[in-house]
Amino acid sequence: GTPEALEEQLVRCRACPRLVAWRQEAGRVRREAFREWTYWSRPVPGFGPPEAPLLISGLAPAAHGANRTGRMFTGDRSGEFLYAALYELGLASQPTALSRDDGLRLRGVRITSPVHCAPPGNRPTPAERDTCLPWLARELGLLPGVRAVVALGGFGWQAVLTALGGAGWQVPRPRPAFGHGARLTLRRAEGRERSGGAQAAGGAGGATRAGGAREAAGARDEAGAG
Ligand code: DU
Ligand code: SF4
Repeated sequence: GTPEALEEQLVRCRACPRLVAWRQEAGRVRREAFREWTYWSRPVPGFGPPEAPLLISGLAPAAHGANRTGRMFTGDRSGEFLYAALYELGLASQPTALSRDDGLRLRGVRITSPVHCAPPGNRPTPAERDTCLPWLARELGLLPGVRAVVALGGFGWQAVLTALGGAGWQVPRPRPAFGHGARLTLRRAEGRERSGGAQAAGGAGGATRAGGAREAAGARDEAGAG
């Protein structure tokens, strides 16, 4: 598959009845400031080039943010902060994110979230988390260049570790806890196919490059998460 094909499937997903209802309800009620909008009200796909070495994982779309605009972190308070920071780092073509056709381009970074539909109170249930996780796992499988993952919050941290564990990365037990600036480097399990690396970094901590992520044929294949 390709990221585009995956996106086509994702936006048709209706697996979580409560979230299907909520994403539509937000678009029916709307906020005063967004009266003129036709809300996206569907699953929000990952955004940014698939070959990016850096992946950012949030939590879920905001009901009147990404659920309205159809693009990750676009049109909400968190996004204002995030895109301004990415712009400062040279990873975004502009500091603001207003709509799907505002011209914003990302360089070297992709943004996704472990739950793709807006949940009430920004809190998905454990069942919704588990139901949506395969979409993240499939997305990760189509992003072979990922070397580092920045998790914006504990939910994203846990989800990414679960997905990476399922993809053959050795995730320590017990699971290291999320923390701002927390960092973790992962290794590939022996005997599993090597297809690239990934790192995760928590919250404001930022990511570093995983040195040996794709080192030739040696026994070392590393990815950092933190
Ligand atoms: O409490 P938490 O879900 O672990 O989130 C930690 C931190 O990240 C909090 O300051 C909110 C922020 N955050 C966010 O801005 N956007 C997201 O999608 C998830 C978390
Ligand atoms: Fe489908 Fe995920 Fe949305 Fe649930 S949250 S309906 S699994 S896309």
